Formats: sequence, C-alpha cells, structure tokens
Amino acid sequence: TVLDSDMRRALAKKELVLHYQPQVNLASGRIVGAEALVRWRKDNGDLVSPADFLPQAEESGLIVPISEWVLNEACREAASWTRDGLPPLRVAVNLSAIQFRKQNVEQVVLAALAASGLESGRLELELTESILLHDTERVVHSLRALQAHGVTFSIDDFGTGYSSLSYVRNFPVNRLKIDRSFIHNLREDGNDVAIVRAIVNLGHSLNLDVIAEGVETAAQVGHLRAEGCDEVQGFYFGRPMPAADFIDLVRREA
Ligand code: G
Ligand code: G
Ligand code: NA
Ligand code: MN
Repeated sequence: TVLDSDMRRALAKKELVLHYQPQVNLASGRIVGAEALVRWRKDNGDLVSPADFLPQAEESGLIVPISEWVLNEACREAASWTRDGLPPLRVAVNLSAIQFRKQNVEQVVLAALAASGLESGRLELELTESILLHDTERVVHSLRALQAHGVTFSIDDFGTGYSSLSYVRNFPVNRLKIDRSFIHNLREDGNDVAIVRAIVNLGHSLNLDVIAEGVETAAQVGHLRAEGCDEVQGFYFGRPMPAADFIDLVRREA
C-alpha cells in the first residue's frame, strides 16, 4: 500500500521520533521515568500519531523494524541523559506481539542495551494482552531471560483484558499499569473506585508496583495517593513531549 512504502521511506529517512511522557512517583513527587511513544514527523512537518500508522505496520510486518528502531533509540537517548547529568531514569518501551512471533526478542533487547550502554535495570518493556494471549511458553522464556539481566516488565492497559488475572499469574512481570479508562471517572464512579483499589491491592500483595495512566486532574492524583498507588502518568504531569523538553522538565524539578 501507499502507507507501507511511505513508512519504509520514513524509517530510511529517519522521520520517526520518540516523545517521552513522564512517570511520577507519588511518595517523592519526582519524575522516575518516561514512556517512549513513537511519532512520525513527515516532510511537511505534520506529526502523525502511532494510532494512524502502527495498525498498518502490524499488518505488513513493518512493525518489526519500527519497533527495533524505537527500542534502540529509546535506550540510546536514555543512556545519554545520565551522561548529561540527569538521574538514572527508567525508560519504558512498548512491545508488539508481532515481534515475539517474528524475531528473538531477547537478542534484540540485549543488543539494544549493549549498543547504547544503558544499564539494563533502567529499561522497562510494556506488554499488552495481544502479547500475553499467544505462545505463552515462548514469551515466558524470553521474559525470564531478560529479567535475569535486570530488565523489568509491565502489563499495559491492565484490567481491560479478557484474562488480566491469569497474566499476573503466568508471566514474570514487575508492574501493573492501570488502564486509563478506570481513572477517567475516578471521582464520580463508585465502580472505578473499587476497581482501582482492587488493582492496587492485588499488585501490592503480589509484590508488584502499580502505576496509573491517563491521570489528568489533581483530584485523581489525590485519590490515587490515598489508595497507595505507587506512580502516575498522564496529561496532569505532562503530555508525551520531545526528549529536549523532557530533559528540561527533569532539570527544572531537580
Ligand atoms: O502516544 P499515543 O497516544 O498517541 O499512542 C497511541 C497508541 O500507540 C498507544 O496505544 C501506544 O501504546 C501505542 N504506541 C506508541 N508508541 C509505540 C511503540 O513504539 N510501539 C508500540 N508497539 N506501540 C506504541
Ligand atoms: O497505553 P498506551 O501506551 O496505549 O498509552 C499511550 C497513549 O495514551 C498515548 O497516546 C498518550 O498520548 C495517551 N495519554 C497519555 N496520557 C493521557 C491522559 O492523561 N489522558 C488521555 N486521555 N490520554 C493520555
Ligand atoms: Na504503553
Ligand atoms: Mn497503556
């Protein structure tokens, strides 16, 4: 398709960029990491959302080289932040199910760490249900191998899947990311209050950290703090932003 050849060109011409969204620890109030989110910056300056090109990239398989670029770029940039005097922030990278099908994820991740010099404990990989749904044994094997190197894993969009609880049981993960749909109406909707409490308690009783995504208001922050949620991410603390802006934000809070 036209989109495919455009994307191939985008990769070759280095039109992809990463934006970073801060992740804040609620106890310290400090930025402890960032989620890397890909954007396509076209010739004409337009910024295309991943929602508008990743589905087709998954269809065509181009998601594999795109994801590999994202992983290498995120590791490279995060490693450069510490050289620039920033604290050793965590960087979270989204993985796609297709990667697990088409490549040796373990090798690709270890190669990105080696090439960048990023300390492995600073890399977190975000897993979605589409990864956890299939080929469980092979995925578990890759995750365990990487975990042995210090890489951590989170379950993205937690609570929205068909079998979220079995993922927690079957996969070696370190963190639950409460899906933003539960955060959106947190104050008014009694069910969401109960669900957030249940996820925080589940996580903590299994020794997992819990982060809420889609946090947009001070009231939501207060609520999540009261519930004992460990970390937050959302527009309230910062939209996904270019690396230079993220670095400035971290510097300003230091
Ligand atoms: O950043 P944003 O709002 O536009 O992201 C839209 C969707 O694209 C989200 O579901 C996000 O997880 C996904 N996404 C963003 N960057 C990446 C990436 O590098 N790899 C994968 N697999 N998904 C991504
Ligand atoms: O979970 P996923 O990786 O799909 O989430 C990343 C997406 O969520 C990005 O598109 C990002 O722009 C979006 N996002 C981040 N923070 C917020 C927020 O506070 N509110 C809403 N509505 N979307 C957010
Ligand atoms: Na994500
Ligand atoms: Mn998410």
